[in-house]
Amino acid sequence: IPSNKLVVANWKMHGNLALNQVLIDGYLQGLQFLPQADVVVCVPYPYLAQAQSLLASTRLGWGAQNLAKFEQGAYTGEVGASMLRDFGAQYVIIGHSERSTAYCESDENIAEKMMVAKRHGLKPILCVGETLLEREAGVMERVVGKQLETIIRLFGGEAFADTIVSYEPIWAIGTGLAATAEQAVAMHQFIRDTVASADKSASTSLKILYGGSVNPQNAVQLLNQKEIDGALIGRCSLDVEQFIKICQAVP
Ligand code: G2H
Repeated sequence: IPSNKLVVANWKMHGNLALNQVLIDGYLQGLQFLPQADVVVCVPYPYLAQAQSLLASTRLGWGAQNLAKFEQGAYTGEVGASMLRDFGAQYVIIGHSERSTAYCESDENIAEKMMVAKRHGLKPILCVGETLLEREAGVMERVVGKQLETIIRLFGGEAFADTIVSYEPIWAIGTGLAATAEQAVAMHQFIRDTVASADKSASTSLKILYGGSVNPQNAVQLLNQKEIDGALIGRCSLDVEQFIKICQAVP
């Protein structure tokens, strides 16, 4: 039996105690009659405790948007996997392009973050994707392939067992210009094939999401593709009505 599709809210650096409460109450209410969607919210670090207190024993999962590649130590400003686990976080976004570009994160760093998350029982949501120039040059598979191969080279294909990859074309993030279902499906197939050629069984337990300007209109087509196991939602996760409409698009 295929598992539910997964919708992940990525709040990015938005929110405050009052607004978060409104969003979460709205999510929980809207999801009451949507058993077909698994839903997770990734909050800024200071709100992990709030997420824990509002979400424990609900069907909404929660997580963070980044973590340190180290276990602990003299790394001022960093947050470790065990700290996320202390607050009951179950998921963590890794390698989002808004971070890897702004803070020069290498594919190797991202690979190490994925492994530290797994060691602590956090489900990594690994973001991969190409820039507009790379797509125009037709090298998008090479770019995404390299991001995956770095992990396979360092930790083997089994690193992908029971994890989540989110295909996020950089040109589609926050631009209002989502990938077409055909573009997303082609890349999702490529991602699953790349992982399968390193570890067949890991590739079957891998969930592959699409992220980048998903809205209630385009969600229907995207989420109805069998190759698309769910979506990562930025802007529209900050509006309860739009977010729930996207969840309703899960078949
Ligand atoms: C892609 C996405 C969620 P948005 O980054 O991470 O953001 O939906 O605003 O394009």
